[in-house]
Amino acid sequence: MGSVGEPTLNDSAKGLDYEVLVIGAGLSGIFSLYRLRELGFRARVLEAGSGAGGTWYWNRYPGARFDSESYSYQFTFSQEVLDEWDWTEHFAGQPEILAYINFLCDKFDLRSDIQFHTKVTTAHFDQSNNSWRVLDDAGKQYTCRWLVTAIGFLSAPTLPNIPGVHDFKREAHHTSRWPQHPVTYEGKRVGLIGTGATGIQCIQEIAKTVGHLTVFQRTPNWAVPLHNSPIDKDEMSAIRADYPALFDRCRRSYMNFLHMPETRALSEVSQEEREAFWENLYDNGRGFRLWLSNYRDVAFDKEANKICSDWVADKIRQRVKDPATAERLIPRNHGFGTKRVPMETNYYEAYNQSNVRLVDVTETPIEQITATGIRTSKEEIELDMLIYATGFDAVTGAFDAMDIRGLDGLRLQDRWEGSPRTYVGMTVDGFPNMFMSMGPHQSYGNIPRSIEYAVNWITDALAHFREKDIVYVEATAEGVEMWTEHVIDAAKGSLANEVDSWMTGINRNLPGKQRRIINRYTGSAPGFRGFCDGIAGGGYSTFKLA
Ligand code: NA7
Repeated sequence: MGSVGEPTLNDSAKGLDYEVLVIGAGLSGIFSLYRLRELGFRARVLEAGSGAGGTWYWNRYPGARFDSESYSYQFTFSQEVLDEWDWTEHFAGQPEILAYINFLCDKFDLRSDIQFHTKVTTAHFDQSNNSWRVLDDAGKQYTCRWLVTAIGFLSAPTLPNIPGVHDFKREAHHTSRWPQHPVTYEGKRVGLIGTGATGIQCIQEIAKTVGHLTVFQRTPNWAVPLHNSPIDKDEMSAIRADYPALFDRCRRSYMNFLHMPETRALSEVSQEEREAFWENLYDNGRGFRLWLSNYRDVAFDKEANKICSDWVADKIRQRVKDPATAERLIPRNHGFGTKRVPMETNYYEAYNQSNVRLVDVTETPIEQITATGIRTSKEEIELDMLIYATGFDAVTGAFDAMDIRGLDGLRLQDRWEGSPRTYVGMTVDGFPNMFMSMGPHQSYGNIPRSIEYAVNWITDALAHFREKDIVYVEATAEGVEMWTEHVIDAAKGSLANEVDSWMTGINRNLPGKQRRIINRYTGSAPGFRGFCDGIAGGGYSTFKLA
């Protein structure tokens, strides 16, 4: 590896600080760095936090853990790491996940090319020499030929748009900006706003030790059992022996997950059969199985979806002792699986505790957050701690947080006004030499699997451009039009695209995010990879190259 100013052989960016700058040291960023080094690029990662890990660095809230099987949610690029790293739980908790990421950083000495405490504020394309000029929040400038954004699609947290949100004078945390020091709940009156996947993980954990917990719920979700358990040495050996088959299954599945869909439709089976099927998945099926291995029409057919939703609703009724609370916990405005299904362990039972209370803010809206608590239309609730599990400005939020400008000063935010437009989710016309890992319109699903593909595709492309002395690469307007239309078409018919969630671009706390859009690719992951492989196989001729 050459250091700054010492171009390596084949350096495609003489006179520039780096060949490649990567923004973000989450999973996308660290794997990008690994690959870029392997390919001999002069690369650097700029990261706002004090450590690597991205999502798993920031989301230290109580109960944070994988909802996908640990072994399906790890990188596969290094056989050595696969051999050396043991998982201790089927669904690892955040500390173990962060330890895994740090293990990778240590093993491959990644930190030496990651610059921490460096928040990128600006990235402008310089047409005079086909490069990017990047500025950090301390005003330092970096230049590079290629810019890779690895900034995550759930990384820009949002606070609720409730009057007084900044007035609370006691301890308050957003789940995604959790402090590194230990936080305790014993003897404390804790309030928590938000019951998405994060809020649910948090509630069930805090309920174990809290003095009193008040959950402020606007929309309930269809949470189902995670079925986590420890992995002992023997089981780990058996899982490891199965890695090739396991990764192959992920590769073949629709969203890169371990779980294959049930091939039959609900209408093809009797009531007894489907109930026994669901009962088995609910009682024994690990992780997303009830969601992803369900009858194939549940995600598309309203009637099939309603039958399944009613069945899950009865499960909630059976588990929550107070009937009025149970009814409040049953979603009415969306069917099972039409939003990301949160995974739970004794979540519903938490509401059977005398020190946990559910406040439905659609019945008694929050009027004000005060210096000492929350005032609803009915009462004043005093709190020692307030937790915001209120989600993210998803997918485009992290891009909007930077001033990214392409050709002729065009702002990315303006290019994406109304809805993102991309070519295969990794490039945008008007923004030459910029590549996005986990940008909008990409196939997300099982994220590390998707990251591995996207980063390999991007870094292979950069190696090709370097070999061919290509210094300018831009998506065409036609390519962007075609891919964006394809993304919209692929979403048709799925019930998930008819509900409000971060997956359809809705964030009720942000005035500009009130209209449903298609912000992710919902076609099949194998299809996505096949299409992108075709672009590479064709020598990237669908791009403008110079
Ligand atoms: P989500 O899924 O966006 O959930 C945010 C939650 O916060 C949701 O229940 C919201 O209710 C609630 N919320 C947001 N603003 C308010 C206000 N103003 N008042 C009351 N309640 C509010 O974010 P998560 O962090 O849970 O999960 C994000 C993803 O991370 C998840 O899908 C996983 O893939 C990992 P709403 O539904 O808007 O009524």
